[in-house]
Amino acid sequence: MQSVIHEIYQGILDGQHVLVGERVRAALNGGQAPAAVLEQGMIGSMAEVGRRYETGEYYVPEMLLSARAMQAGLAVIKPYLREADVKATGRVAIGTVQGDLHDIGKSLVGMMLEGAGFEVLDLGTDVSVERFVSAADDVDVIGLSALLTTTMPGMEAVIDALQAAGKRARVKVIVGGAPVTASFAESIGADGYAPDASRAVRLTLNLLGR
Ligand code: B1M
Repeated sequence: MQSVIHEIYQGILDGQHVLVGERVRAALNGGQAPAAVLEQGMIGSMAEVGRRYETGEYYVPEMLLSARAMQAGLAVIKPYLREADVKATGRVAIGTVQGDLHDIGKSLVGMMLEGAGFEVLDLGTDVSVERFVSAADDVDVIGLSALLTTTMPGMEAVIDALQAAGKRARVKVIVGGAPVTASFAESIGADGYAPDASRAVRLTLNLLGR
């Protein structure tokens, strides 16, 4: 791993948000590929945070500090997250489902969609079923994110509520998040599943025929 990418990785593990913002800026100014900074330095580090939480080395406060450092890095890298040669048009509403406070993956998907030219309405975290249903009037795609196995059923609740409100046919629904799988997406009647942010962009483009 390049030393600046290693510093970013370690900075997120240590919850050093100021340092992470500075090192991400230095890496990008120094010509590092944004994809390498994001995937190896940042997403790789959050995966290690999760592993340390599972093994009892980290507790919730450490996870929070790492998340803040990750967000500082994301704020710097956001303008670089552009898919070359893609000029999409369309509107996407994205949010983390009810009961779920995990923000980072959903925000990254939103940033990459914006980078691909979509207009993104970020509904935030812990989004109620009703809020998603009302957003469906204004967008082409609804994106649902869940990081907890306990909140995944909230995705099906949104799809059922869209159906009940007579809005299911006018929007595509895509789902993602660490515990979500393609077979789960199919079982709840979603239009598609993406395992990561760049594949979420490709999926959205495909679903809208762009
Ligand atoms: Co939480 N947490 N957390 N957490 N957290 C996980 C998810 C966990 C796997 C950790 C672990 O045990 N290893 C575990 C869930 C276990 C499970 O359900 N099976 C867990 C737990 C248990 C909890 C709490 C219950 C802990 C507690 O309080 N006892 C609690 C729940 C709070 C709640 O939501 N109600 C909790 C709290 C938190 C913090 C608040 C401390 C913090 C979040 C801060 C924030 O987001 N602002 C946090 C964090 C940071 C994590 C881990 C460590 C990292 C998540 C992350 O940001 N990853 C996580 C461990 C892990 O995932 N390995 C963990 C980086 C991000 C870029 O990846 O979000 O997966 P991810 O997004 C990816 C893809 O999944 C995909 O694209 C993204 C980019 O590639 N994707 C989509 C995501 N959404 C998509 C939507 C799409 C398409 C693709 O279409 C719409």
